[in-house]
Amino acid sequence: MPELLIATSNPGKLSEIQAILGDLPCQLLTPDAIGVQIEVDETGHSYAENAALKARAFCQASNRVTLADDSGLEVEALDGLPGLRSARFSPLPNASDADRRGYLLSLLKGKPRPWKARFRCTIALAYPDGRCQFAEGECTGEIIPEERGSHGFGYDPIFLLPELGCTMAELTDQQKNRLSHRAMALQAVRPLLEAWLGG
Ligand code: ITT
Repeated sequence: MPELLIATSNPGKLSEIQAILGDLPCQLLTPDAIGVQIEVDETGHSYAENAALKARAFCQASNRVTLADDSGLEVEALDGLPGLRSARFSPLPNASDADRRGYLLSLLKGKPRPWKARFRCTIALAYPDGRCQFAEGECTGEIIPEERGSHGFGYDPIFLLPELGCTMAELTDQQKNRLSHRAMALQAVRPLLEAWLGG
């Protein structure tokens, strides 16, 4: 069976990617499972650049077709922050997801609501022959000052989907995996993977 390496160290992302792509006729591998341990500096200036840096580095290290995700939350009232810095957005060393949510809310305090925001995701697929393909997705909503829900990860408990009246963390995994920024990007990646598998 063909093997596809999922190059992420974020367990929340990993389980979403596995759930969304799990039906494809290939084996989804993790870096841990094949003993690949590398640190990639996310020095790019866009989600696509960072996704490509991660996908290419793990592809080279493993010699396997590799999928990487770079994503982030952009808040209008903060001129697009935390954006590319979403995973590291806190003045605290070793901050948790909860610390990052608290820091974001502290910056928004006093600013007029609604605090419009969007999640963005770029998926990069790197092949051992050097090719790299991309797909993007986004999901719009607003940040709310109180946490709601216990599913998902990261900023999900403070990201409201106004049409549904619930936060991303109040959705079931199945619901989030139908409408999230990552779901959209992975839907767009699916035909690229099918072409690789069929070719
Ligand atoms: P890898 O680079 O190992 O994949 P990471 O968490 O460092 O993991 P990113 O650099 O792409 O990944 O940072 C994305 C951050 O954006 C993530 O850590 C969350 O804080 C936030 N984020 C992305 N997608 C999210 C989602 O679906 N729900 C909540 N927060 C999300």
